[in-house]
Amino acid sequence: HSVAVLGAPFSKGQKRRGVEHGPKAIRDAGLVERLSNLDYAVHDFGDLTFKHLEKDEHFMHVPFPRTVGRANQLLSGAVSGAVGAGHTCIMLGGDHSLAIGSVEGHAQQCPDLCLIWVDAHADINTPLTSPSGNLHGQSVAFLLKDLQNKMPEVPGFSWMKPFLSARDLVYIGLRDVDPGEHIILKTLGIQYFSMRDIDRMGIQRVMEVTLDHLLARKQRPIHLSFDIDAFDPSLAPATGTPVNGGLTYREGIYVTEEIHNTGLLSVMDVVEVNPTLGATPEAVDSDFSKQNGLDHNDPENLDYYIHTPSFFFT
Ligand code: DIR
Ligand code: MN
Ligand code: MN
Ligand code: MN
Repeated sequence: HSVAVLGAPFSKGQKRRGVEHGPKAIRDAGLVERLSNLDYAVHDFGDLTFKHLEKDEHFMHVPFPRTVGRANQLLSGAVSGAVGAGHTCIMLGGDHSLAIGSVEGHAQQCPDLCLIWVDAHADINTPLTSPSGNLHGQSVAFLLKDLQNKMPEVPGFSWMKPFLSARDLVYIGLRDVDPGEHIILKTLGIQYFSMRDIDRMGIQRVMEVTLDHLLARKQRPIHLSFDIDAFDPSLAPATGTPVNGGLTYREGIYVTEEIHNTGLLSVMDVVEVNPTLGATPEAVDSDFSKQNGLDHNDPENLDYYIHTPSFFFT
């Protein structure tokens, strides 16, 4: 078994800079060594180089649409190439808008893939429902065939068409869902497990139902899109939109262990790691900041705060 590691240092799917340093922070933490020690042949393809377009006006209130679209087009080709070459692929973000290109590239090789989205957020806003405009909160809406007639034509995305069915998607860890997103989840009948569901059912039952929902009809490749903010902020404070009440360490790892045990993991995204953020300015990894010439007193990162869950599921 061989694993491809693909870095995607990109942050324009949201407004807080720093998440483009995620790939370096995750590699510095020893990802490649750990995978090699598990006896995988690791091919580190390094980081993609993204162009930041100078003329890229807002579309409605969505910032950087063409820059985000172009970045995802490039990433899609890279993921498709890695999967086509027979690797299991790990994509290191970068913000979660990158899942658009990652899942699209994966689907070029594996049209029957299913998607497990582990996140505090549903990332299923359309440009019309999005309170922030940020594309990292809209990734899933670009993927779903079921939302095709609710999506305007966003400049930068004409290279792709939605391809995923709502029934081929399961969410785990939700606790900060916007009102428009809740309507979409309910209208499309999407299978989701909020933190409250995990409280009630336990993570073991949640994974049983998740894998049964996706795989009972037939075995097929799994795309795991793991937003680090699914974890509780006490474990993973270095992320742009932390929300209290998240997954424990064991719950998060249990999700990945169960997916591993299927033997069907094909692509995994690890996104929203922002090493310039932390629970307090003192807690930020200042060695990382110094070594990389980052200013962790950057005013863009000082208004940082932890959300309380914005929506409770009943
Ligand atoms: C919010 C936050 N729902 C939005 N989304 C985040 O901007 O659409 N996703 N933080 O990861
Ligand atoms: Mn996300
Ligand atoms: Mn999130
Ligand atoms: Mn929020």
